[in-house]
Amino acid sequence: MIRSAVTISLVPEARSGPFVFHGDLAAGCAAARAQGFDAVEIFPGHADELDGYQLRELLRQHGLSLAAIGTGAGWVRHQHRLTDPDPHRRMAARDFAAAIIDFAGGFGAPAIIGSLQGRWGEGSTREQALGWLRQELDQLAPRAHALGVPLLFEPLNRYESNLFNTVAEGLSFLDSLQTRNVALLCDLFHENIEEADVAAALQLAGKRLGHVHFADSNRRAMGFGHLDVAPIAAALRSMGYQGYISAECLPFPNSEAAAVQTIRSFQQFFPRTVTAEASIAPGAGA
Ligand SMILES: [Mn+2]
Repeated sequence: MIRSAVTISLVPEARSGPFVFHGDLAAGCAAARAQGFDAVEIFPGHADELDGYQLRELLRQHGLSLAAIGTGAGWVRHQHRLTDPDPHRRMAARDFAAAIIDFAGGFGAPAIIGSLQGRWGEGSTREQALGWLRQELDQLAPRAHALGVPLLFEPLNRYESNLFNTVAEGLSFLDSLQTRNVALLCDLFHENIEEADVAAALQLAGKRLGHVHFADSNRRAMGFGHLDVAPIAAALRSMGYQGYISAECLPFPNSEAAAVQTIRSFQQFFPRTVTAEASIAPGAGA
């Protein structure tokens, strides 16, 4: 079953970032529940800022799951990147991600490596940067595997990373790893910029697609831009995708309206079940 999720950022520095809810985990969980989401995706400043007991209680109370936890604050707040030319700084980036992998894994959820991947050209060649990223992911992914979850890797658009930008490039990079425990995160906002055909890119990812970030062409809630969602949704359904469709989009015009628009799009494009009435033909006896 394809499940819906919505993002909650706990990072003040990311207040203008593409997250539906900001600043308050309890309020975000309550709002997620009220709008009918299945799960939440959390963007914390650091694993130490997360209270496992509190989160478990909130999820239980609202009947939610944890879809994933992002590591982007490692970059936004601390300028950590897994491709830093300085080995000590790479280790700090790895430790930051490892703590989030451990925390998320305790909830059966994966961590996301997005902006923590960094870029090449600031004291490194592309080959060096990719080599370092390979080393780091080959250390982090087995850690996730021990917790029974994949590690999610997200290709970014050209304005955010110069390592690679497309699903095809992401897949060939994953092929170059020793670990097989890294799944691809496809963010429809990035793919709308980089891919010739978003639906075809998702199909190319196939069984290696682990998570989807749901945002329109302008990074607002799906339906507030001009992305053609129907072929994308058809591709995800036809390939048997069973993961989360998670709203990582701007809180435009406000958090609640973005959440309402997202769940409306989700229900339109990923209808869950036909109702009992609709599934019974008129006149059919029970
Ligand atoms: Mn994303």
